[in-house]
Amino acid sequence: MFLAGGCKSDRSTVLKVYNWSDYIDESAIPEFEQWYQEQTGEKVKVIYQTFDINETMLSKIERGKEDFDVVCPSDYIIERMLQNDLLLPLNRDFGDTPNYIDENLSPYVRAQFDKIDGAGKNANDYAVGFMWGTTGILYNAKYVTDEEASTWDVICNEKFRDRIFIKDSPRDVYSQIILYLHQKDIEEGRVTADQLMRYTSDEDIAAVETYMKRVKELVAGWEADFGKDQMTQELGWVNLTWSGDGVWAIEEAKEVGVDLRYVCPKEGFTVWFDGWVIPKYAKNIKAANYWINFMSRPDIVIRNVDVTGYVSVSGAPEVMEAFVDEDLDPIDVSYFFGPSATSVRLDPVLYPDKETIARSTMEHDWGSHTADLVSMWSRVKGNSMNISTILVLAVLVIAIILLILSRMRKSSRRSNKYSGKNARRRR
Ligand code: SPD
Repeated sequence: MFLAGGCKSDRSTVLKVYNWSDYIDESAIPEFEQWYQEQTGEKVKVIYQTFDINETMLSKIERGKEDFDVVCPSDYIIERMLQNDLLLPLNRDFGDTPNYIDENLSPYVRAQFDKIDGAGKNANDYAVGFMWGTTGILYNAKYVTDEEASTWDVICNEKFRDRIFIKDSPRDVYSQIILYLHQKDIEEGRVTADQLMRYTSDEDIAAVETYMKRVKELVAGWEADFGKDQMTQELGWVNLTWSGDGVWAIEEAKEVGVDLRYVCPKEGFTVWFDGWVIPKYAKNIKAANYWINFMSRPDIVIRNVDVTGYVSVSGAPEVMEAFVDEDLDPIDVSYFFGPSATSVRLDPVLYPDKETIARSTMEHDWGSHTADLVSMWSRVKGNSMNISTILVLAVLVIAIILLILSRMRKSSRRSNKYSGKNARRRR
């Protein structure tokens, strides 16, 4: 590739990072550039791009073969990328630079990555966790009771018509609804939550589709990232969302006296992990590995968590300490921070306690059935417009009409003026 001016581009001085939007403290980017130079003596410039949904990112790499150096997919997408041979193994040899990754990674996250089915490859050799969390219900306690919010069926409750926002993430929604629809089967031991994550038959998809078509009648919006603002402004009362968005919204809402809460429903829910990987079309593998290491450095971890509301995979003691809040009740997070962490004053939305995490399960790739899910999702969403879209369009149409009217008025005033002048001239 040649740059304008005829110079050949040098990819060893560029690092292309492709990450979720609102997922890091962006002031860490120039700091990485400086740190990289200090550690290696080499210069690098980061080109930072963002996406809202896993599938957008995956398609750019899978179909577009784009040369991102480091990207941040979720667990089930890491599984797919491993199975389709789209990832390069990571290099944890940083010479004299500390290896922050292995020093700090929570044993829980390592064990979860072991469960990723990478077609003979261990995900821990190809991916390093970044943030993790749960999928649950964010709700406004003024309008929705704790009891109502404790079941996934809250998204199908007529009382909340036009006040419901749903994450526009078909896999995440499907997983929660299949757990909800099979709650009796789980209770009576006919199926496990893990088996349900691989339920991809036409019959299962049809059952979720029927349910979601009822939900759709009540939904105000399918959101990739704007649900948290809708909730903070009390435009939404119920949001099927990710815990990090929940934390962010709860904090913002507190400032304006709005009582938002987050719960992982009783029927079970998914726990997810987003991790850094190096796609096989990467061009700057060295800097990509250093980026992953830098993102695991405890001070950077703490800043990223503070800015985004999402929780790091780091089990470092200083990270735990940074989020201890003496006003909170102690919870058991030993599964994450180790055996001594049975009673720590942490926010259970950030770190679910041991009992809650026992109800969780992790998603898996659907392989060729993914297309069936995507078609089902577009049938559910259809072309119908929700209230917010209708409002925006209405405002737009009124603005256009006003503009046309004012132009018409101006031009008629102008032509009156000219005809007046001409009349005077004629006289
Ligand atoms: N704004 C960043 C959101 C990232 C959340 N990732 C969750 C993935 C669940 N499959």
